[in-house]
Amino acid sequence: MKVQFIKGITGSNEILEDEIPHIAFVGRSNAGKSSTINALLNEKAAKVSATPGRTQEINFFLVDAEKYIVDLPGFGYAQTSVKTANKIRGYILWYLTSPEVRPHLQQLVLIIDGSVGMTKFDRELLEVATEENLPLIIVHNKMDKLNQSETIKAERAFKQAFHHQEYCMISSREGRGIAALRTRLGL
Ligand SMILES: Nc1nc2c(ncn2[C@@H]2O[C@H](COP(=O)(O)OP(=O)(O)OP(=O)(O)O)[C@@H](O)[C@H]2O)c(=O)[nH]1
Ligand SMILES: [Mg+2]
Repeated sequence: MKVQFIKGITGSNEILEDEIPHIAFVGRSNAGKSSTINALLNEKAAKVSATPGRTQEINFFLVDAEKYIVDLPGFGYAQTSVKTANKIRGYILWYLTSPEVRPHLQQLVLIIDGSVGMTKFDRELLEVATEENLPLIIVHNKMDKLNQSETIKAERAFKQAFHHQEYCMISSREGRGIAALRTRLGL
């Protein structure tokens, strides 16, 4: 796979005129968006993360000249100011609701920390995705942190709360579930 960083955006941009489908990754800071993207793309973490100063933007990576992987900024990083947090929240909501983006959004991937479960912000994102009718899959990452009975319990609770929602369970650290997710996303 050939992966190339194209640019980071914070709003309307000419890249949205490209006829290239987006696979977008959203989720709380530290949930493992970048780690999951790297695992899916077989790239070293440094490649996707080595964009200092752009981590608060919506980053576009071109994969094999045919798909954009979109790494949305993480929400809820403890060290950010309220002002920055609101700005980031605004970027995420803009991306999820913009009519400029919608025709290109092939798949939205909500990464959650599987050892924590759905947080308030995750639920808010889920609501927006439902309202906007976005094609959503919820990925429970860090499943290596849960033992078998905890995994069963977490899965049961999730299914009960969000019965028709598509989801999968992975560990981007150990590689579990990555091949299946890669296939699911057509990568
Ligand atoms: N145990 C475990 N840790 C993981 C896993 N995936 C990521 N991590 C760790 O979680 C931390 C955050 O991972 P990132 O991939 O940087 O998270 P992110 O969602 O991109 O965070 P932001 O860029 O701040 O939004 C790192 O210390 C990773 O090593 C996993 O599957 N298991
Ligand atoms: Mg990241």
